[in-house]
Amino acid sequence: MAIQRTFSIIKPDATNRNLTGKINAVFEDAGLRIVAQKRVRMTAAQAEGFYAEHSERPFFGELVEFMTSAPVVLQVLQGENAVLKHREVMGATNPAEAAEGTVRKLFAQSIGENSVHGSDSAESAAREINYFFRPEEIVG
Ligand code: DAT
Ligand code: MG
Repeated sequence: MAIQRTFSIIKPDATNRNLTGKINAVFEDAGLRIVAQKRVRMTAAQAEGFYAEHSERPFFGELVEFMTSAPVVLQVLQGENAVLKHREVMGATNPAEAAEGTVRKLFAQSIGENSVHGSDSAESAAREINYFFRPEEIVG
């Protein structure tokens, strides 16, 4: 597997608790390099567009409300097999099911307020990176 990029978000529950550095340390210790990073307050339109695939799910309104409730940190992570590696260190969506040592096991509060987002495939990663970053903002 070659060097790959994935898209990451440190979510409002984590920025509220000042956990950006601790979460970044988990990523970096796993061999992921932060090649772009910016802190933003997402608009409702941005959150709705980003999570469009979930628009029919019962938790969609709650998800958009949560993602716009406080700043988030948008990131591009780079490394060997980055998409899968990042999903592994994030842990399961529901923190009650997340493995020891994963970000969600360490920090997440609930299935909704679960501290981090990560792309689920190389195709999603390309789309999600492009949704929030211009090419010149990514410095590998
Ligand atoms: P993941 O973030 O692990 O890729 P997902 O794509 O299935 O999970 O869902 C996107 C986000 O939506 C998830 O991180 C938190 C929220 N979510 C998912 N299932 C939920 C549920 N049953 N109740 C509340 N929020 C949920
Ligand atoms: Mg997902």
